[in-house]
Amino acid sequence: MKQKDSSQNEIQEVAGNGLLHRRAFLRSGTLLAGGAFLTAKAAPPEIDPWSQVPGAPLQTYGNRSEFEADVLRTTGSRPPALGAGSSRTPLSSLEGIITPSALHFERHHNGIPAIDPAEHRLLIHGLVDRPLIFDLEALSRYPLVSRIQFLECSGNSAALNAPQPARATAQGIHGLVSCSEWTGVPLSILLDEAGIQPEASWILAEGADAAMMSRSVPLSKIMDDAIVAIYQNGERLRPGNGYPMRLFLPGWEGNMSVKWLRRIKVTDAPTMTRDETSKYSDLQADGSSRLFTFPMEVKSVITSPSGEQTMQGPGLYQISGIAWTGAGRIRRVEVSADGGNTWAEAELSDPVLPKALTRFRMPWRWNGGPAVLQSRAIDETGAVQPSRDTLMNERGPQAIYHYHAIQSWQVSDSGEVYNVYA
Ligand SMILES: Nc1nc2c(c(=O)[nH]1)N[C@H]1C(S)=C(S)[C@@H](COP(=O)(O)O)O[C@H]1N2
Ligand SMILES: [Mo]
Repeated sequence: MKQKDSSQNEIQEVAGNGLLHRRAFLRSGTLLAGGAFLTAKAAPPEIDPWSQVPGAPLQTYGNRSEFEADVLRTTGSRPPALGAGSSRTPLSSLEGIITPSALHFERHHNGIPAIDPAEHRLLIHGLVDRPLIFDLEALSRYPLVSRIQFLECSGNSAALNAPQPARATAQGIHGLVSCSEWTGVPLSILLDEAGIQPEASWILAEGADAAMMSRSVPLSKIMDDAIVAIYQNGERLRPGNGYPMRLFLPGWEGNMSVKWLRRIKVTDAPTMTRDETSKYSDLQADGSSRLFTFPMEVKSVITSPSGEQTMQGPGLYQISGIAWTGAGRIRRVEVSADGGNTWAEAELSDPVLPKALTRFRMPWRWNGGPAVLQSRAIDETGAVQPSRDTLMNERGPQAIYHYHAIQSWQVSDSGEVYNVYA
């Protein structure tokens, strides 16, 4: 390939095994594409069939292209409760930071309730001066806020606690994280209207599903940035994501964002519900349990190339991935192609928003030999995503929730990509 000297500089190698400077995206896009364009001779020779007939009629609710029909969530249920289980977002098929609503991950403890919004009520009571009841219409009249934020199940990536690395995709391992624009009413406004009594320090949030998911939340978080969400990516919530209203707690473990919200009780202590004592607590090496591990920690994963994909041969590649932290903004993401021996800074794609997925990209020249791709996120508090060894040593082998260590993707010399512990 012929290159000008200036371009040559822009794609200098910045870390081992072919990682190139992120500036290469700005100056040398055509070099990076590596001749991916079709040559002029291959231009469409004739008028294509779809250009020769009138197109499909108008639709009142859009569908995606039939050629994208295999981009799907994977579902796994947990008998005996029909409808309980989770569905995972196809991370390696998506780009940017917004998860299409139809592909947002879901986690249900007893299926999706069929709620008629005209009949649904939200009660606010407990340590308040005036108990209040809202229906969807009443809520919709309060001042709305919209924020692009991630939601992650604290059980996400738990497969990587296993002693042997499973052969699995990014979706299979990390697909319990998604990011939407959530629109709703700040819960602080509703509580101010109800009048919070001085002893109040926690709330209990309860869902209207048959699991009646119930979690305690410190009042400080509620007054800080909690909303009762009623829209997701511009339209009403999907039934599986809490229609017609859900609690949304930015940056905190997904379980606490109680869907199908029917009751907020203001209390002076955590309620110690089934869902926060028998589950969503963290067994320690000494046999004791840690309660209330609320914020999701700094994390990232390369989504392309990623597990169970096959490389298309040696050449220039665009590594792409997502990073996020419950602490605020992602400050930096570093990428390694040699299993962590050397690292280089990835490009963060705008927008970089607090408590949202952040897209990072990194140019890489794969020489066709073995490589181990990793990403390491650093957030605005300076917290650094740990290696798997560090995390496992810290927590012991019995831990389940809040796995957030660096993901390693092995690239074999035949171009297979798979999950390894490096
Ligand atoms: N009422 C209710 N709320 C719930 C759940 C539930 O089963 N019932 N699941 C929780 C869990 S474990 C997670 S991770 C998130 C998932 O939200 P999503 O399905 O919109 O992705 O909702 C939480 N809120
Ligand atoms: Mo969850």
